[in-house]
Amino acid sequence: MSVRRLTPAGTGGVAVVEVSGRASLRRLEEYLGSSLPGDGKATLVRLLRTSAGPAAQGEQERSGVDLLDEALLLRRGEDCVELCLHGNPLLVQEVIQRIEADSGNDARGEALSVEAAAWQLLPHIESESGARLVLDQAQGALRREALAWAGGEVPGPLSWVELYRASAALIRPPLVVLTGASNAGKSTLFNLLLDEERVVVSEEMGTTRDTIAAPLVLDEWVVRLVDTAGEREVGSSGGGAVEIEGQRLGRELAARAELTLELIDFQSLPAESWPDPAPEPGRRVLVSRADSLSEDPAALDARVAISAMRAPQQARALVGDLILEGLGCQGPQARWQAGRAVPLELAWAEALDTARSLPPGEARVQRVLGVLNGDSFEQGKAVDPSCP
Ligand SMILES: Nc1nc2c(ncn2[C@@H]2O[C@H](COP(=O)(O)OP(=O)(O)OP(=O)(O)O)[C@@H](O)[C@H]2O)c(=O)[nH]1
Ligand SMILES: [Mg+2]
Repeated sequence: MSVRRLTPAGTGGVAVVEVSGRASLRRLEEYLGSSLPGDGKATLVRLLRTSAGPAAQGEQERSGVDLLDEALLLRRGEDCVELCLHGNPLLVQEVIQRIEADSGNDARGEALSVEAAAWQLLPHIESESGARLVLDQAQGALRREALAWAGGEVPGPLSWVELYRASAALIRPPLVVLTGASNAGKSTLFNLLLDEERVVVSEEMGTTRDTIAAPLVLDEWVVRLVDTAGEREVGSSGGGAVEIEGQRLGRELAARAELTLELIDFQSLPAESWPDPAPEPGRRVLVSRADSLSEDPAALDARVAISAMRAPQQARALVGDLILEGLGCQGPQARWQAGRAVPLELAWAEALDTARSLPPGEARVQRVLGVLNGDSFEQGKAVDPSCP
Protein backbone atom coordinates (compact mmCIF):
# COMPACT_ATOMS: atom_id res chain seq x y z
CA MET A 1 0.00 0.00 0.00
CA SER A 2 1.29 3.43 -0.76
CA VAL A 3 0.62 7.10 -1.24
CA ARG A 4 2.94 8.86 -3.65
CA ARG A 5 3.14 12.10 -5.51
CA LEU A 6 3.22 11.67 -9.30
CA THR A 7 3.89 15.31 -10.13
CA PRO A 8 7.17 16.94 -9.05
CA ALA A 9 7.31 18.61 -5.65
CA GLY A 10 6.76 22.36 -5.74
CA THR A 11 4.20 24.88 -6.84
CA GLY A 12 1.94 23.96 -9.73
CA GLY A 13 -1.56 24.29 -11.10
CA VAL A 14 -2.38 20.70 -10.24
CA ALA A 15 -0.62 18.11 -8.07
CA VAL A 16 -1.40 14.45 -8.69
CA VAL A 17 -1.14 11.98 -5.82
CA GLU A 18 -1.52 8.24 -6.35
CA VAL A 19 -3.00 6.00 -3.69
CA SER A 20 -2.57 2.30 -4.39
CA GLY A 21 -3.15 -1.03 -2.74
CA ARG A 22 -6.45 -2.52 -1.59
CA ALA A 23 -5.92 -1.74 2.07
CA SER A 24 -5.03 1.88 1.23
CA LEU A 25 -8.18 2.27 -0.84
CA ARG A 26 -10.32 0.87 1.97
CA ARG A 27 -8.77 3.32 4.39
CA LEU A 28 -9.21 6.13 1.88
CA GLU A 29 -12.91 5.29 1.65
CA GLU A 30 -13.11 5.49 5.44
CA TYR A 31 -11.26 8.80 5.41
CA LEU A 32 -13.55 10.25 2.75
CA GLY A 33 -16.63 8.77 4.33
CA SER A 34 -17.91 7.64 0.92
CA SER A 35 -17.24 4.77 -1.47
CA LEU A 36 -14.83 5.17 -4.38
CA PRO A 37 -16.07 5.33 -7.98
CA GLY A 38 -15.72 2.38 -10.36
CA ASP A 39 -12.74 1.84 -12.69
CA GLY A 40 -12.22 4.71 -15.14
CA LYS A 41 -14.74 6.92 -13.34
CA ALA A 42 -14.00 10.23 -11.62
CA THR A 43 -15.67 12.07 -8.80
CA LEU A 44 -15.19 15.27 -6.85
CA VAL A 45 -14.15 14.77 -3.23
CA ARG A 46 -13.61 17.12 -0.30
CA LEU A 47 -10.57 16.36 1.82
CA LEU A 48 -10.76 17.42 5.43
CA ARG A 49 -8.14 17.71 8.12
CA THR A 50 -9.77 14.94 10.10
CA SER A 51 -10.86 11.53 8.94
CA ALA A 52 -14.42 11.18 10.04
CA GLY A 53 -17.60 9.60 8.85
CA PRO A 54 -19.93 11.42 6.46
CA ALA A 55 -22.00 12.97 9.24
CA ALA A 56 -18.99 14.58 10.93
CA GLN A 57 -17.58 15.71 7.59
CA GLY A 58 -20.84 17.42 6.74
CA GLU A 59 -20.69 19.18 10.06
CA GLN A 60 -17.14 20.42 9.49
CA GLU A 61 -17.83 21.43 5.91
CA ARG A 62 -20.67 23.58 7.05
CA SER A 63 -18.43 25.36 9.51
CA GLY A 64 -15.92 25.75 6.64
CA VAL A 65 -12.81 25.56 8.82
CA ASP A 66 -11.35 22.15 8.17
CA LEU A 67 -11.29 21.79 4.41
CA LEU A 68 -7.80 20.94 3.06
CA ASP A 69 -8.68 20.79 -0.60
CA GLU A 70 -11.32 19.80 -3.08
CA ALA A 71 -9.91 17.21 -5.45
CA LEU A 72 -10.82 15.22 -8.50
CA LEU A 73 -10.55 11.54 -7.64
CA LEU A 74 -9.97 9.20 -10.58
CA ARG A 75 -10.16 5.43 -10.28
CA ARG A 76 -7.35 3.81 -12.26
CA GLY A 77 -7.89 0.08 -12.07
CA GLU A 78 -8.95 -2.07 -9.16
CA ASP A 79 -6.20 -1.10 -6.71
CA CYS A 80 -5.33 2.44 -7.61
CA VAL A 81 -6.76 5.96 -7.57
CA GLU A 82 -5.31 9.31 -8.50
CA LEU A 83 -6.16 12.46 -6.59
CA CYS A 84 -5.80 15.65 -8.62
CA LEU A 85 -5.29 18.40 -6.06
CA HIS A 86 -4.84 22.14 -6.48
CA GLY A 87 -1.09 22.52 -6.50
CA ASN A 88 -0.36 24.36 -3.28
CA PRO A 89 2.63 22.39 -1.92
CA LEU A 90 1.73 22.92 1.72
CA LEU A 91 -1.83 21.69 1.33
CA VAL A 92 -0.71 18.80 -0.87
CA GLN A 93 1.80 17.74 1.80
CA GLU A 94 -0.90 17.94 4.44
CA VAL A 95 -3.28 15.81 2.36
CA ILE A 96 -0.55 13.19 1.81
CA GLN A 97 0.20 13.10 5.52
CA ARG A 98 -3.50 12.74 6.35
CA ILE A 99 -4.00 9.81 3.97
CA GLU A 100 -0.72 8.18 5.04
CA ALA A 101 -1.63 8.45 8.69
CA ASP A 102 -4.90 6.80 7.93
CA SER A 103 -3.60 4.05 5.70
CA GLY A 104 -0.47 3.15 7.69
CA ASN A 105 1.60 3.86 4.59
CA ASP A 106 4.94 2.15 4.23
CA ALA A 107 6.10 2.99 0.73
CA ARG A 108 9.78 2.64 1.52
CA GLY A 109 11.40 -0.40 -0.06
CA GLU A 110 8.07 -1.30 -1.61
CA ALA A 111 7.90 -2.91 -5.03
CA LEU A 112 7.15 -0.41 -7.78
CA SER A 113 5.57 -1.80 -10.95
CA VAL A 114 6.99 -0.68 -14.29
CA GLU A 115 3.79 1.31 -14.89
CA ALA A 116 3.99 3.08 -11.52
CA ALA A 117 7.66 3.86 -12.14
CA ALA A 118 6.77 5.26 -15.57
CA TRP A 119 4.04 7.51 -14.11
CA GLN A 120 6.59 8.82 -11.60
CA LEU A 121 9.17 9.45 -14.30
CA LEU A 122 6.79 11.15 -16.74
CA PRO A 123 6.76 14.68 -15.24
CA HIS A 124 10.56 14.80 -15.36
CA ILE A 125 11.00 13.94 -19.04
CA GLU A 126 12.35 16.89 -21.00
CA SER A 127 11.57 15.96 -24.62
CA GLU A 128 8.18 15.44 -26.19
CA SER A 129 9.18 12.14 -27.81
CA GLY A 130 10.61 10.92 -24.51
CA ALA A 131 7.42 11.86 -22.70
CA ARG A 132 5.31 9.93 -25.21
CA LEU A 133 7.59 6.91 -24.91
CA VAL A 134 7.31 6.94 -21.11
CA LEU A 135 3.53 7.46 -21.33
CA ASP A 136 3.29 4.36 -23.56
CA GLN A 137 5.03 2.28 -20.86
CA ALA A 138 2.83 3.80 -18.13
CA GLN A 139 -0.14 2.59 -20.14
CA GLY A 140 1.20 -0.93 -20.32
CA ALA A 141 3.17 -1.21 -23.61
CA LEU A 142 6.09 -3.00 -21.94
CA ARG A 143 3.83 -5.30 -19.92
CA ARG A 144 1.85 -6.38 -23.01
CA GLU A 145 4.93 -7.03 -25.15
CA ALA A 146 7.03 -8.69 -22.44
CA LEU A 147 4.21 -11.03 -21.37
CA ALA A 148 3.40 -11.97 -24.97
CA TRP A 149 7.11 -12.70 -25.47
CA ALA A 150 7.33 -14.70 -22.26
CA GLY A 151 4.30 -16.74 -23.29
CA GLY A 152 5.84 -17.46 -26.70
CA GLU A 153 3.19 -15.51 -28.65
CA VAL A 154 5.64 -13.01 -30.20
CA PRO A 155 9.41 -13.30 -30.82
CA GLY A 156 10.20 -10.14 -28.80
CA PRO A 157 13.40 -8.13 -29.22
CA LEU A 158 16.77 -9.80 -29.77
CA SER A 159 18.01 -8.04 -26.65
CA TRP A 160 16.03 -6.01 -24.12
CA VAL A 161 19.25 -4.28 -23.10
CA GLU A 162 19.93 -3.16 -26.68
CA LEU A 163 16.36 -1.90 -26.91
CA TYR A 164 16.88 0.08 -23.71
CA ARG A 165 20.19 1.53 -24.95
CA ALA A 166 18.66 2.61 -28.27
CA SER A 167 16.00 4.68 -26.48
CA ALA A 168 17.98 5.75 -23.41
CA ALA A 169 18.79 9.19 -24.85
CA LEU A 170 15.06 9.95 -25.14
CA ILE A 171 14.46 9.04 -21.50
CA ARG A 172 17.34 10.81 -19.76
CA PRO A 173 19.26 13.70 -21.35
CA PRO A 174 22.78 12.44 -22.16
CA LEU A 175 25.76 14.43 -20.91
CA VAL A 176 27.74 16.00 -23.78
CA VAL A 177 30.94 17.76 -22.68
CA LEU A 178 32.97 20.21 -24.77
CA THR A 179 36.69 19.74 -24.14
CA GLY A 180 39.96 21.00 -25.62
CA ALA A 181 42.73 23.52 -25.17
CA SER A 182 42.13 27.01 -23.94
CA ASN A 183 40.97 29.32 -26.77
CA ALA A 184 39.93 26.41 -29.02
CA GLY A 185 36.49 28.05 -29.26
CA LYS A 186 34.46 25.88 -26.86
CA SER A 187 32.49 28.74 -25.33
CA THR A 188 31.88 30.28 -28.76
CA LEU A 189 30.43 26.95 -29.94
CA PHE A 190 28.44 26.55 -26.70
CA ASN A 191 26.75 29.94 -27.30
CA LEU A 192 26.22 29.19 -30.97
CA LEU A 193 24.50 25.85 -30.26
CA LEU A 194 22.28 27.40 -27.58
CA ASP A 195 21.60 30.42 -29.81
CA GLU A 196 22.21 32.83 -26.95
CA GLU A 197 25.08 34.66 -25.31
CA ARG A 198 25.16 32.28 -22.35
CA VAL A 199 28.85 32.35 -21.38
CA VAL A 200 31.76 34.76 -21.69
CA VAL A 201 33.92 34.47 -24.81
CA SER A 202 37.24 36.25 -25.14
CA GLU A 203 40.62 36.00 -26.77
CA GLU A 204 42.15 35.83 -23.30
CA MET A 205 43.39 32.35 -22.41
CA GLY A 206 41.56 30.73 -19.50
CA THR A 207 38.33 32.71 -19.87
CA THR A 208 36.13 29.83 -18.73
CA ARG A 209 37.07 28.63 -15.26
CA ASP A 210 34.01 26.62 -14.29
CA THR A 211 31.73 24.01 -15.82
CA ILE A 212 28.50 25.42 -17.24
CA ALA A 213 25.65 23.14 -18.28
CA ALA A 214 22.56 23.93 -20.35
CA PRO A 215 19.88 21.84 -22.04
CA LEU A 216 20.24 21.71 -25.81
CA VAL A 217 17.38 20.57 -28.03
CA LEU A 218 18.47 18.59 -31.08
CA ASP A 219 15.67 17.25 -33.23
CA GLU A 220 13.74 14.79 -30.98
CA TRP A 221 16.37 14.80 -28.26
CA VAL A 222 17.46 16.99 -25.38
CA VAL A 223 21.09 16.73 -24.27
CA ARG A 224 22.87 18.29 -21.29
CA LEU A 225 25.61 20.36 -22.97
CA VAL A 226 28.57 21.38 -20.81
CA ASP A 227 31.22 24.02 -21.46
CA THR A 228 34.47 23.48 -19.54
CA ALA A 229 37.66 25.30 -18.58
CA GLY A 230 40.22 24.82 -21.36
CA GLU A 231 43.38 22.82 -20.88
CA ARG A 232 46.60 24.84 -20.45
CA GLU A 233 49.46 25.07 -18.02
CA VAL A 234 48.73 27.46 -15.17
CA GLY A 235 50.55 28.35 -12.00
CA SER A 236 48.74 27.26 -8.87
CA SER A 237 48.98 30.62 -7.11
CA GLY A 238 46.41 33.42 -7.32
CA GLY A 239 43.61 32.85 -9.83
CA GLY A 240 45.54 29.85 -11.17
CA ALA A 241 44.25 27.63 -8.37
CA VAL A 242 40.66 28.39 -9.38
CA GLU A 243 41.39 27.55 -13.01
CA ILE A 244 43.10 24.28 -12.05
CA GLU A 245 40.06 23.33 -10.00
CA GLY A 246 37.82 24.19 -12.96
CA GLN A 247 39.94 22.00 -15.23
CA ARG A 248 39.69 19.13 -12.74
CA LEU A 249 35.89 19.45 -12.60
CA GLY A 250 35.76 19.51 -16.39
CA ARG A 251 37.83 16.31 -16.66
CA GLU A 252 35.64 14.64 -14.07
CA LEU A 253 32.50 15.49 -16.02
CA ALA A 254 34.11 14.39 -19.29
CA ALA A 255 34.96 11.03 -17.72
CA ARG A 256 31.32 10.29 -17.02
CA ALA A 257 29.84 11.92 -20.12
CA GLU A 258 28.00 9.89 -22.71
CA LEU A 259 29.90 11.96 -25.29
CA THR A 260 32.91 14.26 -25.28
CA LEU A 261 33.43 16.68 -28.13
CA GLU A 262 37.06 17.76 -28.28
CA LEU A 263 37.86 20.95 -30.15
CA ILE A 264 41.28 21.42 -31.76
CA ASP A 265 42.23 24.85 -33.09
CA PHE A 266 42.97 24.67 -36.83
CA GLN A 267 46.06 26.87 -36.31
CA SER A 268 47.54 24.43 -33.80
CA LEU A 269 47.42 21.45 -36.17
CA PRO A 270 50.82 20.30 -37.40
CA ALA A 271 51.14 20.49 -41.22
CA GLU A 272 49.76 17.52 -43.15
CA SER A 273 48.09 16.07 -40.09
CA TRP A 274 44.41 15.80 -39.35
CA PRO A 275 42.80 14.26 -36.25
CA ASP A 276 40.62 11.17 -36.39
CA PRO A 277 37.08 12.58 -35.95
CA ALA A 278 35.84 9.42 -34.18
CA PRO A 279 38.80 7.90 -32.29
CA GLU A 280 36.62 5.82 -29.96
CA PRO A 281 32.98 5.34 -28.94
CA GLY A 282 31.75 8.27 -26.88
CA ARG A 283 34.44 10.60 -28.18
CA ARG A 284 34.38 12.90 -31.21
CA VAL A 285 37.10 15.31 -32.36
CA LEU A 286 36.34 18.50 -34.22
CA VAL A 287 38.69 21.04 -35.80
CA SER A 288 37.63 24.57 -34.85
CA ARG A 289 38.43 28.08 -36.08
CA ALA A 290 38.96 26.70 -39.60
CA ASP A 291 38.18 30.08 -41.17
CA SER A 292 40.31 29.50 -44.22
CA LEU A 293 38.35 26.35 -45.10
CA SER A 294 35.05 28.20 -44.87
CA GLU A 295 35.39 29.54 -48.43
CA ASP A 296 34.51 26.03 -49.54
CA PRO A 297 31.63 24.71 -47.37
CA ALA A 298 32.12 21.15 -48.67
CA ALA A 299 35.69 21.18 -47.33
CA LEU A 300 34.39 21.93 -43.81
CA ASP A 301 31.91 19.06 -43.93
CA ALA A 302 34.37 16.60 -45.40
CA ARG A 303 37.04 17.34 -42.82
CA VAL A 304 34.72 17.63 -39.81
CA ALA A 305 35.85 21.21 -39.25
CA ILE A 306 33.93 24.34 -38.28
CA SER A 307 34.31 28.06 -38.42
CA ALA A 308 31.96 29.52 -35.84
CA MET A 309 32.84 33.00 -37.10
CA ARG A 310 32.58 32.64 -40.85
CA ALA A 311 30.05 29.80 -41.24
CA PRO A 312 27.99 29.65 -38.02
CA GLN A 313 24.90 27.96 -39.51
CA GLN A 314 27.00 25.24 -41.04
CA ALA A 315 28.89 24.81 -37.77
CA ARG A 316 25.66 24.42 -35.85
CA ALA A 317 24.26 21.83 -38.25
CA LEU A 318 27.51 19.86 -38.42
CA VAL A 319 27.98 19.73 -34.65
CA GLY A 320 24.30 18.86 -34.08
CA ASP A 321 24.62 15.90 -36.46
CA LEU A 322 27.93 14.90 -34.89
CA ILE A 323 26.40 14.86 -31.40
CA LEU A 324 23.39 12.76 -32.46
CA GLU A 325 25.63 10.37 -34.40
CA GLY A 326 28.06 10.11 -31.45
CA LEU A 327 25.18 9.29 -29.09
CA GLY A 328 23.78 6.64 -31.41
CA CYS A 329 20.59 8.66 -31.96
CA GLN A 330 20.16 7.49 -35.50
CA GLY A 331 17.88 5.03 -37.17
CA PRO A 332 14.28 4.14 -36.34
CA GLN A 333 15.20 2.20 -33.17
CA ALA A 334 16.35 5.40 -31.48
CA ARG A 335 13.19 7.35 -32.29
CA TRP A 336 9.84 7.27 -30.60
CA GLN A 337 7.36 4.91 -32.22
CA ALA A 338 3.77 4.92 -31.00
CA GLY A 339 3.03 2.14 -28.53
CA ARG A 340 6.46 0.49 -28.72
CA ALA A 341 7.54 -1.44 -25.62
CA VAL A 342 10.76 -0.09 -24.07
CA PRO A 343 12.29 -0.88 -20.66
CA LEU A 344 12.88 2.48 -18.96
CA GLU A 345 15.69 1.23 -16.70
CA LEU A 346 18.77 -0.78 -17.57
CA ALA A 347 18.04 -3.03 -14.58
CA TRP A 348 14.62 -3.98 -15.99
CA ALA A 349 16.14 -4.75 -19.38
CA GLU A 350 18.85 -6.91 -17.82
CA ALA A 351 16.32 -8.75 -15.69
CA LEU A 352 14.12 -9.41 -18.73
CA ASP A 353 17.14 -10.71 -20.67
CA THR A 354 17.96 -13.17 -17.89
CA ALA A 355 14.46 -14.65 -18.37
CA ARG A 356 15.71 -15.94 -21.74
CA SER A 357 17.30 -18.83 -19.85
CA LEU A 358 13.75 -20.15 -19.37
CA PRO A 359 11.80 -21.53 -22.34
CA PRO A 360 8.70 -19.55 -23.39
CA GLY A 361 5.83 -20.63 -21.17
CA GLU A 362 4.53 -20.42 -17.64
CA ALA A 363 7.89 -20.27 -15.84
CA ARG A 364 9.11 -17.43 -18.06
CA VAL A 365 5.78 -15.59 -17.65
CA GLN A 366 6.12 -15.81 -13.86
CA ARG A 367 9.70 -14.52 -13.99
CA VAL A 368 8.70 -11.65 -16.28
CA LEU A 369 5.73 -10.79 -14.07
CA GLY A 370 8.16 -10.51 -11.16
CA VAL A 371 10.18 -7.95 -13.15
CA LEU A 372 7.10 -6.01 -14.31
CA ASN A 373 5.61 -5.86 -10.83
CA GLY A 374 8.91 -4.73 -9.37
CA ASP A 375 9.29 -7.82 -7.18
CA SER A 376 12.76 -8.47 -8.63
CA PHE A 377 14.00 -5.11 -7.44
CA GLU A 378 14.69 -3.63 -4.09
CA GLN A 379 14.78 0.14 -3.56
CA GLY A 380 15.27 0.72 -7.28
CA LYS A 381 18.16 -1.74 -7.59
CA ALA A 382 17.97 -4.99 -9.50
CA VAL A 383 18.53 -8.19 -7.61
CA ASP A 384 19.48 -11.42 -9.29
CA PRO A 385 16.11 -12.72 -10.51
CA SER A 386 17.44 -16.28 -10.38
CA CYS A 387 17.60 -15.99 -6.57
CA PRO A 388 14.03 -15.21 -5.48
N1 LIG B 1 38.62 33.49 -36.19
C1 LIG B 1 37.88 32.76 -35.38
N2 LIG B 1 37.91 32.98 -34.07
C2 LIG B 1 37.15 32.23 -33.27
C3 LIG B 1 36.33 31.19 -33.75
N3 LIG B 1 35.71 30.61 -32.71
C4 LIG B 1 36.12 31.28 -31.61
N4 LIG B 1 36.99 32.25 -31.94
C5 LIG B 1 37.68 33.20 -31.04
O1 LIG B 1 38.58 32.47 -30.24
C6 LIG B 1 38.74 33.12 -28.98
C7 LIG B 1 38.55 32.11 -27.88
O2 LIG B 1 37.21 31.66 -27.95
P1 LIG B 1 36.48 30.96 -26.71
O3 LIG B 1 35.20 30.45 -27.22
O4 LIG B 1 36.45 31.88 -25.55
O5 LIG B 1 37.50 29.77 -26.41
P2 LIG B 1 37.44 28.68 -25.25
O6 LIG B 1 37.83 27.38 -25.85
O7 LIG B 1 36.14 28.73 -24.58
O8 LIG B 1 38.58 29.16 -24.30
P3 LIG B 1 38.75 28.92 -22.71
O9 LIG B 1 37.51 29.41 -22.05
O10 LIG B 1 39.95 29.70 -22.35
O11 LIG B 1 38.96 27.46 -22.51
C8 LIG B 1 37.71 34.23 -28.97
O12 LIG B 1 38.38 35.45 -29.27
C9 LIG B 1 36.76 33.88 -30.06
O13 LIG B 1 36.14 35.01 -30.65
C10 LIG B 1 36.32 30.95 -35.17
O14 LIG B 1 35.64 30.08 -35.70
N5 LIG B 1 37.11 31.76 -35.90
MG1 LIG C 1 35.59 29.14 -22.69
